[in-house]
Amino acid sequence: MPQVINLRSDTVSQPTDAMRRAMAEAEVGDDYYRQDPTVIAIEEKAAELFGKEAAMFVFSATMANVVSVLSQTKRGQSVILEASSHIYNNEAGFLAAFGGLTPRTVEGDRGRMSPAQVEAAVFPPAVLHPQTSLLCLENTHNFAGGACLSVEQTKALADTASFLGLKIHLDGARIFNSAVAQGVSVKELTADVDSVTVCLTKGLGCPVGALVVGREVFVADARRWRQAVGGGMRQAGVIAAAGIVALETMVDRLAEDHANARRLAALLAEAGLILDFPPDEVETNIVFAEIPVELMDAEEFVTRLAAEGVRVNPPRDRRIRLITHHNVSADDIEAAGAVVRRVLGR
Ligand code: TLP
Repeated sequence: MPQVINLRSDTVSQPTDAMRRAMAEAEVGDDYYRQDPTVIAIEEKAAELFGKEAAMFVFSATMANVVSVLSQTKRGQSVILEASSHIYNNEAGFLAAFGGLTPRTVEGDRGRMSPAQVEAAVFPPAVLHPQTSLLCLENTHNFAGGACLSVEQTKALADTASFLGLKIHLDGARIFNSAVAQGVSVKELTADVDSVTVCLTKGLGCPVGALVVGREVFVADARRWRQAVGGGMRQAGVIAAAGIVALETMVDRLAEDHANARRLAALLAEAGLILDFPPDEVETNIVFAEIPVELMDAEEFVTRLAAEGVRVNPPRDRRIRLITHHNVSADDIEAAGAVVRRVLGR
């Protein structure tokens, strides 16, 4: 079996040796009593990095989104989301299941909603409608191919949200990819939103963990919701320790993943795949490409790639998603490109 090049997701990234060491050596206590110094350290570090009052360590980005949305809405209200957003499509319907919320979706341009679209998605104030209370954003936007929201775009949406009386939750599972790609700080990118989900297990390589950041009162509410969904933790410093290493050592290197994704896009285009965007418009670490029907059946293509050691998720509508991360090197990208050409006989 050849060496595996795993492009299924950046979630497949492995913890680094430094993380494993930090996990083994972490000083811990019972977080229920707020006595785990490592958990407290990552929460203080995150609050400081994002320029917010407080932060809370949680198991996953999904849990971060769940507690953030539930803390800022009431049953019966409505939430505005982008149509292909992760919260709307990939979080097992928690908006309805846990929140009693009516989602209202808006089709963005590469995942970016305009302020006018948001305004149009707010239900009128009549008693027969749900009351719209929250706007959810996603930066980077996964299913829009890792597209970034800029500081200015976020500010424009925040101005509209504030005018309309809406809070904003940002699913920033890949916010560090966005910051590195745009050369801005996460503090600037999240200055205008009320709450942020930050994932540690994607490009940052941790085995488990995410953070929510926002105001003190918001984090206090989110802490209660975390308990309600069974997310309370004990000696969680064991996993938070990896998160501290990630925040300190894994952020700047994301630029390599972005360069690798662009190169991968170019190699796929050369091999005859149809990209969602040209390689120079690949903004971060995610590439979507379609396998033209005349080249090969998409399922067969993915199976044959796997047989040659290149893993991607099953296609949807002939499209595949490829994601780079720290366990995929520039050489791996060239090797993956060669496998794609060979499989397609080109
Ligand atoms: N995304 C995963 C899958 O669920 C699709 C992936 O492989 O990309 N927000 C965004 C924008 C995400 O992409 C994801 C995970 C999450 C939240 C949830 O993270 P987890 O699954 O770690 O809770």
